[in-house]
Amino acid sequence: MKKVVLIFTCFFVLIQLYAEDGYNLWLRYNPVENKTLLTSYKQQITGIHFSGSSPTLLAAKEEILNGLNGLLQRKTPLTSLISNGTVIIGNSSSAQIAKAGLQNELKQINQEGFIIVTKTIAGKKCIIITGNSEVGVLYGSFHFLRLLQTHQPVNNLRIISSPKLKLRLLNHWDNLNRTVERGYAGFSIWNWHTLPNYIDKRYIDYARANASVGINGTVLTNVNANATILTKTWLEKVKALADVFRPYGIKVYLTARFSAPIELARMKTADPLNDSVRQWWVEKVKEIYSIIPDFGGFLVKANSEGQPGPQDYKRNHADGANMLADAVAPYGGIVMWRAFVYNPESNDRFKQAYEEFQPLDGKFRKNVMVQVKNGPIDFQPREPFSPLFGAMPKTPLMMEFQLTQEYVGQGTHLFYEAPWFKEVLEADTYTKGRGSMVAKVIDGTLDDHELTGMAGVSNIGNDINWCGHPFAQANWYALGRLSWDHELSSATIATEWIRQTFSNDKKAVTGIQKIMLNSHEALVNYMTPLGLTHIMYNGHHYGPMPWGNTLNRPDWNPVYYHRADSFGVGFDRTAKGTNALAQYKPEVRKQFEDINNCPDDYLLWFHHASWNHTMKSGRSLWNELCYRYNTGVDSVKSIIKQWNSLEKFIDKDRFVQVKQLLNIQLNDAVWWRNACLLYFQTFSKMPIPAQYEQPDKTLEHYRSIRVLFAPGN
Ligand code: GCV
Repeated sequence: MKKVVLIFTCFFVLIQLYAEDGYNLWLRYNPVENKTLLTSYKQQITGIHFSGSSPTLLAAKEEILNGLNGLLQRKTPLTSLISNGTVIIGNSSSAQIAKAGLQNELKQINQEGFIIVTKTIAGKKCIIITGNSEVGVLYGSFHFLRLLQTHQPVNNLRIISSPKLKLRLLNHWDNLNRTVERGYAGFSIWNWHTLPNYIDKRYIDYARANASVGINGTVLTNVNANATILTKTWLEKVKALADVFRPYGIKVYLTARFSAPIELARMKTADPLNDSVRQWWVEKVKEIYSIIPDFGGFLVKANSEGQPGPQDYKRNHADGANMLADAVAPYGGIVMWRAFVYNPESNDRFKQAYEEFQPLDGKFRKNVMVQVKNGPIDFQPREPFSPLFGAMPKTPLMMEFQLTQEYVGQGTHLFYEAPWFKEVLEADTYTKGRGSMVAKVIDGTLDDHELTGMAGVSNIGNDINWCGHPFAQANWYALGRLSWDHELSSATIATEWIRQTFSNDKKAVTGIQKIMLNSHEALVNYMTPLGLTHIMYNGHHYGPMPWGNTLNRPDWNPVYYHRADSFGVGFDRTAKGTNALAQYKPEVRKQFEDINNCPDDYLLWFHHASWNHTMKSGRSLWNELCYRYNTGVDSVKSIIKQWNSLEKFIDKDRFVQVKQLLNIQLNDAVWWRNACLLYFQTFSKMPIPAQYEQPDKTLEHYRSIRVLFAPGN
């Protein structure tokens, strides 16, 4: 009997050991299995010559040694000598690097950039990893490991790389009670209860993962802010995290609740022009910096969705932002002031951020960035770029993308976001003529700004695999890589991620990449094709509810967005409608304002088009809608087929996990298609063409579906 128990226990332990839980993200450092490649790597990497012992350099050293141990299946020795295959790592001021004659290369990178070059030193062929700063060396080390993990040649390296953006941030919408607003991966990873004394290993792995893709800041708390975080007890907890992150080049930021002086100091007002209020913030900021000397600054959501703000005192956003900016300026801090504002009185939510913020261009302090969501509404599956990009040349604008999948399948749909992000980054604002891409607005090259940045609303929780859906990790990865270099293509980023996360096998890489690259269009088609917007369930935003019309605020109801009637569907934003198009430059306006030229993908964003309107395909709008919804469902079926064909390349755990989630995605896609087509059919009065699968349930059935529990809302 004892023997049986022992065998069973061993078996169980082995399974545990080999269970693939996704925790290691893209930092797996699995052995290089290809023998030829492994031999050549071993010849080209014979030892590590490491200079420096600061916490950042030690983090780089540990990562390199661990990484190489795993990849090359042997301990790579540290050496003080230079021989063939020595990898010399150190910052530009270290003795070995200073001798290497890299002055020209070093001039080409900025403070956070890195260089990885092959050099012959005293007749010995070496690889040098360096930068102008310690964090540059850390980034270079991670990049070197990326090359090996993705099986790239390392025999003749010349990589000179600098981040294009200064601030590369995650925005956590994490509450102090550990719930996460719009979080679909468990509870918050910040265990406030055990901080500051207990340092979960996760915090270190979080920092490693971020540093590996160049993310250099994290806003720890929800923009729907709680002032408690600014009290001493909580600041000590924040300090503990800041101490863990510092070696990895990551600064912490907090959200500032505008009414904090009232809530924490019982003041009568939070008016930004009131001297006592201003002084309260000066003192509070002084306290913060005395605890966290490299505190990054504040992110603020004000006068939006019930949050307090300067307008409560008849002041404007600049008044509010500047008050905080003045308080943090002496310490080099910054304020990221969000432009996500809308109120129920306006005739078009699309126009509001522009209306409130554009007139304030030039009125913000130098250390204020206005943080703008990619589109004018709210992280919809497809949105035109926010008209604020290009419209505030005197103000640095920071991009806000959403990694967490609020409107886009939450924790269950496979949705690779890089193509979603790139669509906006590559859009041309025409503010300074052709070629004035959104990317150039945010990287500062268009209007000559030094303060630049991109933020991603985090999709990280305490789930064992961090992000819930195994493929959601790719979105965290993509945010980092794009904020480093927005010119990287979605395909390149996907390839890197797949090779590090799943497999280097060519068939696996091609197959998974295809799935990822198709996932955006698939989701748009089965949720909101042709420019439909915000027709999700009220509140939790999961599943279709185009009939939604019961909330007090019209701009929270789906019917506000699609405006379907017996004539047609869509929101007229031309001069005949709300004229939101006037917020764009004429060249952009021109692309959208003529119903016959407007790209199909954006048609219903800008036009109330007749059900009989002839689309580019020659189909009527109604038939095109049927076609798109069905294409969306078919795409999910193809994705499932493709995934199933990859079984032999993927570990069982993740294969099964994704397979099950894809089945939910297919059910959801069918739900979306049937519910939306049946609903819109009540207006179009046209049949769903016979060649398509017909809904097997009634509209009443779909209307009666209640998603009772959706996490994170
Ligand atoms: C943090 C949307 C979301 C809210 C979110 C808000 C924002 O409205 O539904 O949960 O609040 O955006 O970005 O501030």
